[in-house]
Amino acid sequence: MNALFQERLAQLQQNYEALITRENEPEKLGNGIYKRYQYPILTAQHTPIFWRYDLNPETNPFLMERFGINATFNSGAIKLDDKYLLVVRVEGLDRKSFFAVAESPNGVDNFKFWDFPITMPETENPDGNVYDMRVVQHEDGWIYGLFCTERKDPNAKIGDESSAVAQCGIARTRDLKTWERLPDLITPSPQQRNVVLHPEFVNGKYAFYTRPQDGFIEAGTGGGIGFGYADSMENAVIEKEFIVDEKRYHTVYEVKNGQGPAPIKTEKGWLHLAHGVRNTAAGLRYVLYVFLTDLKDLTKVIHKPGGYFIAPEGEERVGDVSNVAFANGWIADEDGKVFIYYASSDTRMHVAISTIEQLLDYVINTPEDGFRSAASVETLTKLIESNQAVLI
Ligand code: M1P
Repeated sequence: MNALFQERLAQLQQNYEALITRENEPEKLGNGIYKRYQYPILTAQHTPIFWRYDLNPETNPFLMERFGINATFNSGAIKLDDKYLLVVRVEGLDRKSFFAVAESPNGVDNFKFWDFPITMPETENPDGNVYDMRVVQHEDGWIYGLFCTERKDPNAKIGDESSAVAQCGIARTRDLKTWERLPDLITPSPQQRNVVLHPEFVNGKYAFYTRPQDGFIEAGTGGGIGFGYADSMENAVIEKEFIVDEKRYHTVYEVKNGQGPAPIKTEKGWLHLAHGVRNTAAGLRYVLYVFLTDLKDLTKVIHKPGGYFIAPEGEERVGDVSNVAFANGWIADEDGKVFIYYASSDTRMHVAISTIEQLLDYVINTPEDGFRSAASVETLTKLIESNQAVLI
């Protein structure tokens, strides 16, 4: 082994160990709703050295990266055997995403990737790119992974190398190691992204949150977060989609929105985390928002705070696609703690911690969007007046 190789390897190993064992601290004060943690929980540098480098000095005397990783983001999340597991969207330098599991003993630090990425079987129509898995422990006993499968648009004009079709891929597993691929979801919409399986049967059927969209990027006439039923997962077909949560003019979800992870069941309703997209002069801005649906009628939104719940802050604002907060995983612990896993700017993963009690307080008692400046002033004036009464 040459000296350069040896020296580089020792340094890489030291940096990697220091990174993945670093303790993560919650912010001191926070906003009373959740506490962000200080450090990202996963970055490209958290991927194992033996993924990125050929460690044979004969074939790689300079110890060069042979399989560079660009980003680790948009993770599904599940707790199994007391371990916090993220099914991470890992993106290589070649722009292809794949899934890999990272495991932590406490949900906030010491995340370590399993040795091998997930080998996801393909359907007869191979995937161009796969990403953003929502992992759901369904009451039928299976763990399902619903994700976006993207393929080149077969109707793209000659020379058009960017038009694509997004659909919902479905796979199931018992252990996150071995996956059985099922046929892609069929819906009335020409494209689908951000599809999420509801964890319980509804009237004996599988229920899905969908995001109908006209094009690969634009939601267009697809009015918001949809909802639909399918009889089976082996051949999942949704015949009709209902819009549950609409996109709306001059809100943080005016351009499009999408369900985040599967909702959490609480005594007051189903708690949802979603992303909303608005337009700015600097491009699209993605933020997270929260809403509550009725326990019996899952299509009925019963509480919805105005504005965003989490927006990218500080360094989170910058990355491959800047100004993006995106979440497709959270874990509710038995003690009521909720681990909110969110990605910033399509680059890295973070965690914020809250509780069911705090999230319900937030979703029920935060003022709704009044959709006009005057309504915002009215809401604020009422708060100031009631605070004056308290302070006197
Ligand atoms: O780049 C921001 C996000 O864009 C897409 O989300 P949506 O379909 O709502 O526009 C997804 O590609 C997502 O992965 C990405 O984070």
